[in-house]
Amino acid sequence: MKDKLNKMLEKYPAAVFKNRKEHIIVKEADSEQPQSITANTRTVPGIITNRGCCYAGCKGVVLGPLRDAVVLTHGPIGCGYYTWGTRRNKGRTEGDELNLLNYCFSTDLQEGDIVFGGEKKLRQAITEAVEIFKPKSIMICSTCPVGLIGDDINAVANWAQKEYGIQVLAFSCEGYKGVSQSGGHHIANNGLIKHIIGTGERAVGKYSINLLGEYNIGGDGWEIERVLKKIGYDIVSVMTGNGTVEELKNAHMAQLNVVQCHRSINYIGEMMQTKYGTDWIKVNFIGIKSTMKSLRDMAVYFDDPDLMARTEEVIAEEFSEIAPIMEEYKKICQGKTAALFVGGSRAHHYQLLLEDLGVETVLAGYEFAHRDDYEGREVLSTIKEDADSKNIESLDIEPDSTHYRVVLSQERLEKIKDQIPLNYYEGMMKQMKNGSLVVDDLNHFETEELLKILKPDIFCSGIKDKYVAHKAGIFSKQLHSYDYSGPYAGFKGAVNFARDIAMGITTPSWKYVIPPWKTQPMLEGSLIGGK
Ligand code: CFM
Ligand code: HCA
Repeated sequence: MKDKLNKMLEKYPAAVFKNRKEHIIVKEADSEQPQSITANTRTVPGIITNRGCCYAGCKGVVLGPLRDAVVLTHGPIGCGYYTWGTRRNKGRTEGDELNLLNYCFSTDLQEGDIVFGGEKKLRQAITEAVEIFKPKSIMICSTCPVGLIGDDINAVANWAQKEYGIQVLAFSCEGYKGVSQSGGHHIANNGLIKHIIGTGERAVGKYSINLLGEYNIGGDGWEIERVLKKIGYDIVSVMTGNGTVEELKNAHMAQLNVVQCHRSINYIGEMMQTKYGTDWIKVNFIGIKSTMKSLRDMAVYFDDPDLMARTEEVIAEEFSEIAPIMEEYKKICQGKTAALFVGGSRAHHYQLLLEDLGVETVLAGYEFAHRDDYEGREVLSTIKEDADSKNIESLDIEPDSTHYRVVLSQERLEKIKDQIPLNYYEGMMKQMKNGSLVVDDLNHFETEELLKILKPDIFCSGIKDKYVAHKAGIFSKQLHSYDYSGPYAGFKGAVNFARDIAMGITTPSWKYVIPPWKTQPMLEGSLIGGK
């Protein structure tokens, strides 16, 4: 494997070779791993990366799923259109609640606005939104040209707040500021913790939690909520899948933060711990065994025999329903291999679900992860300063004088901290097999080359690289949007995933696809050829 990898890397110019070599490693036994991975750095200019921009992370990922806010894109129409909620965010309202997810709000800036300034158009758009929808909150998200021409979106937000008496927040998330994760999510989340969380007072039930880092892709959040509610949890808020600003206001009242995607939200978990005394626990509701483990870990935190008994009851009930169907799909999938390249958590989470089906992951990589997502939070203190975090406001958080409280005693925390992932994430790599590949910021050239080297049966990624695999005759599955399928989370979701994977690999289409390298002579040394 190492030889093949080096041959691939040698096709790069010297400077790129050095850079990319640091982002690709072969997994070895934990104690013998010779190199730590380089992550959270800027992509080499000119490389066709798969990463999304800061605006995509702020508007598309974090604020987009909020049903009751007008999330207004200040910029040309393309950015608003691409992040339009209906593409993948799912939301359901109760009663006469406002559901704005089906709309695409944008100032639709034109050339004249770029030359003469867009603030007037922004004020006009807010006025129209208020008149038509009467929302309680509006969130302005700026795109690249807005930052370049210097529109003062904060001033417009202040004006609108006074003029209409509603909450109007401004997010300076211009795409060029960085990638989805290290820029966009953080800017959005900082805004939510500064202005929204902590402003409500709903009385919470016995086992109250927030589900953090769950974006309801393909309806995953609904499936997770179904199981948690069946056990008896009170879900105070989901951040942010099918979420609302109204719910988020009460998030500080929950006893425990349950973290699905560590990358996008671990800092909110940390800030809420400092501010409100709320612990967080890392879970993974993708995969059957991992869902069972996560439910049991949560029950350990609450340390209540009734909750533990109910957890076991629900696990037994749900599992017995799906086990025979999963066995059938496993017969089809067993022994296959997969390569996964997704944002900052799914490349880890889906390995567990694939394992339930007998599929081995031979390559896994992230677009936006930091070293701790690969190697575990124990490396946090060794991460270099020059990581790509330049544009993120660092908030000074202090205990909240009215809402801070101690949920579990120090004694209890000490007792359970080695049993459950409390305020801890072990990262992706520890669970990977020795010899498998770990690639940060995989690009199109490497995708083609590694598919040739590894020949996986399944390639899971996003829309930008999906067809690279298809054209090579390899079944590909989008893990950002599930190709309009799902949910894939929890017990019932696992069956949907198993069905889709079994269908994908057994379809006869793949044998009719002839990849270019089978018919065309290879261009020795070129980035598009290779042996
Ligand atoms: Fe977290 Fe996400 Fe992901 Fe992510 Fe993303 Fe996403 Fe993703 Mo696309 S927050 S890291 S930056 S789980 S948008 S909902 S699917 S790349 S793996
Ligand atoms: C982003 C958004 C994205 C893109 C998906 C894809 C998403 O990059 O910030 O490339 O298919 O999940 O919508 O990750």
